[in-house]
Amino acid sequence: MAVSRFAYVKSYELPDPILPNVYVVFRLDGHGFHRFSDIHWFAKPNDERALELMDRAARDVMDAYPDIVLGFGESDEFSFLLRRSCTLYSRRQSKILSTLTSHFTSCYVFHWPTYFPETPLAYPPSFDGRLVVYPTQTEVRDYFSWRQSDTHVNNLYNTVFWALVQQGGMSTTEAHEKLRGTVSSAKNEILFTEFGINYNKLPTRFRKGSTLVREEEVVAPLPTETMIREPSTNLNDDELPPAVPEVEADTSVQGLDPVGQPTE
Ligand code: DGT
Ligand code: MG
Ligand code: MG
Ligand code: MG
Ligand code: MG
Repeated sequence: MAVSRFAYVKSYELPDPILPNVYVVFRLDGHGFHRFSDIHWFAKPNDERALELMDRAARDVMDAYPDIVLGFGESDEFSFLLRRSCTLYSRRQSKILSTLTSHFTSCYVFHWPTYFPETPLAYPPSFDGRLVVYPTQTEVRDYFSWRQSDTHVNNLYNTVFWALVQQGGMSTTEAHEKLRGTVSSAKNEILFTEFGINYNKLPTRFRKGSTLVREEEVVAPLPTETMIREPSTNLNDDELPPAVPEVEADTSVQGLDPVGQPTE
């Protein structure tokens, strides 16, 4: 078949492969969700429906992409870990990033009416996405610790802040002023003594985010290694399991114990 004289433009489309044999983390984040959450009357500081909708979209993405072995979500963001041996779309960066971001976004919109039956979408939400590669499990573990520390720090601050405003009658400026420079223990103390709130009794989803783990199919012999280990374990790369085992596309939401010390 003759090639059109225009076909040369195809040669401008450069390959963009991800390095082989590295872990890939995909993170997406709601675009302008400060405004989106206001317009759709999200409860402050945490809207359970909104968080459950994020989890639902994430679960759908994991069902559609078996190469994702772990998901972690908080606020308007979700992170996903792709197995190191992943060959999805020949590891083309733009294809993976655009397809996963798009798939999550459509799932979010698709399931919106289930979680917000009384609140029609005022405009189409969108998400931005990025891919980051990490060479070893140390960085992967620290990445998820980082996101979970962020969840804790933000949630503690937001919980006290909105208690001061909603129950304490402060203006937002006054609440910011009162909390300026306070450490975790002081925030916990304000919550307990002024509002009778025991921070540790708040829902796990709010305090620790949502973790979706692809469960391994139980086949003999039982796997003895897990993908993400305790931070105290000193990992030697040579000892790591070669790749995350192939598993059923079956995900479950669970709380993840804090794996990093929050910093303030
Ligand atoms: P961006 O990501 O640069 O486009 O900007 P935003 O506005 O999405 O900001 P970001 O991602 O740093 O912060 C997330 C915003 O979403 C933040 O303003 C609070 C809001 N948000 C997320 N989850 C909830 C929730 O459960 N309840 C409420 N009221 N707001 C939430
Ligand atoms: Mg963003
Ligand atoms: Mg955002
Ligand atoms: Mg965000
Ligand atoms: Mg096409």
